[in-house]
Amino acid sequence: TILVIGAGGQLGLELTHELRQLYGASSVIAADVRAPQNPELQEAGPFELLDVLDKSRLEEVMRQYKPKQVYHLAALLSATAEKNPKFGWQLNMDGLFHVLDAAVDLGVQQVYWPSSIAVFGPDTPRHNTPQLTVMNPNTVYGISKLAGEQWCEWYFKKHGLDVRSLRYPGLIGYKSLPGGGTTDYAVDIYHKAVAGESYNCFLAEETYLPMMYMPDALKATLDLMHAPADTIQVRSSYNLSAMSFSPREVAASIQRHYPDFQVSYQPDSRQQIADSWPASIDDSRARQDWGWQPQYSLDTMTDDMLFHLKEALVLK
Ligand code: VAH
Repeated sequence: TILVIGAGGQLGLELTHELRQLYGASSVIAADVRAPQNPELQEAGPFELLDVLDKSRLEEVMRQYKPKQVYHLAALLSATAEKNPKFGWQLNMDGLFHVLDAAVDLGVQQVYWPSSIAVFGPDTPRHNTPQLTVMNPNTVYGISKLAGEQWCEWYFKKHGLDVRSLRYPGLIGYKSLPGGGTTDYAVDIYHKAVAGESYNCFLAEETYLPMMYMPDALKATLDLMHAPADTIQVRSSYNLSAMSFSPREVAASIQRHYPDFQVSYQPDSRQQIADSWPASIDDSRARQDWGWQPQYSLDTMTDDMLFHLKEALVLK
């Protein structure tokens, strides 16, 4: 079996769906601290209420289902963690320790844990940011993800735990909503366009950030987890990239379908977070080691996003 912790989140919903397609619904346990709005998660397969900070509950779930793989996705994202720094650190770090220790104690074969481009800071080279470089993150989320990467590498070296990780860019998908991220504007903007509304963007027009369409992120995650262990040369976390764009560029891409779509720009506190991150990422190590290759560009993502969001509206 496979356990997905944080299955109700933006990535968790999509990854659980993908894993259930691949391995059969009954072998993928969805776990989250709250019952999901999305009934599909419980209807399609096993669901467990689990607060990853409750270590005995985590061990109870893991003893019951004996997962071979654990995907630990539960965390506070960048904007939310800046507002709740102590809880952000506690959930992101103690949650990871509970999973790593339980995985070692209970003999889990593989653990997946997501990192982020947030591990880079304002003095990191911003263009084609290398795998190994200066990393002084100045957000709670980035600090916790950088520390988490180092701990993952330590558990691999000291306990032989096969834990694997990717530094995701901003993720964009139509099946789930993001929660508390700085890149969430890139999802919100599509919903507004399809609803026939204008969009007031919380980042400045020219804020250039690394981004990825969810199908590419899911493929990268599964390609990484299916790669033979000896091909994985990076045990902190792999740089991963597909494209970079600015709010102005994604608005223009949408206006190819909705010529009258209006976007205004009113940067808020998330602008400082975005300005501390890279503009583009060098992911050549992922391409060399386990054959990473993104499929989607901004316009093909836009075409697919708008098609599915329009379809969902019709279904409503
Ligand atoms: C966030 N979506 O905005 C996440 C991600 C690179 C961005 O880490 O916090």
